[in-house]
Amino acid sequence: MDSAAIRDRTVLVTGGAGFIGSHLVEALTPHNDVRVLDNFSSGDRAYLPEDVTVVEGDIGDPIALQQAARGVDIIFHHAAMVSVSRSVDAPRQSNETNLDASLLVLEQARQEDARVVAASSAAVYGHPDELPVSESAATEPTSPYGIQKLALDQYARRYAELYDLETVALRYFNAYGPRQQGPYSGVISTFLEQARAGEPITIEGDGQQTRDFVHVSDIVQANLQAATTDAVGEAYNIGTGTRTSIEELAETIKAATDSSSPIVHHDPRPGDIRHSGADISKAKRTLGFEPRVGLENGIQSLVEGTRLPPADTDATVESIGEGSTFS
Ligand code: UD2
Repeated sequence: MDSAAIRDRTVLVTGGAGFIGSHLVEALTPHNDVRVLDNFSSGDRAYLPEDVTVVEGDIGDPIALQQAARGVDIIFHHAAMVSVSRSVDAPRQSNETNLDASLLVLEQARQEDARVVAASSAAVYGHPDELPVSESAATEPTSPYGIQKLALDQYARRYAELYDLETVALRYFNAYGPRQQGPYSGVISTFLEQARAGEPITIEGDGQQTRDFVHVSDIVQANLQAATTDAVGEAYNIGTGTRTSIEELAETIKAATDSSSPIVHHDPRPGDIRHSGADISKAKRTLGFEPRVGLENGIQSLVEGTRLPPADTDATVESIGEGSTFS
């Protein structure tokens, strides 16, 4: 599956100026009429190609949403308040953005008879009761953010059943890549910043906790596949199937940046998930999803600032993988 398979469509990307959304917009733009709805609270206009139609507004503003969604074939719903800790501090406010507004998106999609690809999260599993965690595992989210993503994920699937709306929920594991920045951006961008500045690399806890880090270009790939699959009304794990410890990550980033930063240990994060790793067999089998960027290569490309080949080039499958470089 490549982005060329989605052609001549009118699509809306909510949160299209953000980290994941803007990479998706870039992949879609050459062959489609792309609209972005974003309030630029964390996204950046500079990430958007020129020929994109931008509606500046909140995802929870029905007028802005209506305007942005008029006549679209597909809505990629990425707008969210992504900070787990902010959701703990302000559960109602994050619920408004992550759930109330998501319901508006689903309702708007019904009006337009548009497919919805919704950004769900590994947060739906809470502390997973099996590893790797499959889509049928227990869902016991540990934060308001996780509860909101689980509700969105379930609403999306039930809308397929109840209203015959084409929906797909993608449960992202730990996403990383270019443009991920800011206080809620995740451990890879934090460690990279620390290593580059020669400051201590701060591991929270013993560093033996593990995560499944998935490159944003692979997340884009999954979105493009979700846009055309016949297997709607389903949720899919999107990760790599490989777990990496935070200690190993710190060492990898230190080596990749040739940094002299010391690696130090701080207190563990309260409520931290010990291990998280995706069983991606359903996405592989049903969507044809195949993660193409290994962690070392992904980090290397971030350090070098090299661009990954666009998703619609057949050569990407051959040229990306462990041991290859991007140039
Ligand atoms: C990820 C998602 C979050 C939610 C959650 C579900 C990101 C950025 N966040 O949170 O949205 O889906 O998964 O479980 O992908 N760490 C350090 N030092 C640092 C920063 C982090 O040791 O300076 C540790 C942290 O304690 C944790 C791990 O690195 O054990 C990953 O932290 P994170 O904030 O990148 O992501 P996570 O898994 O908490």
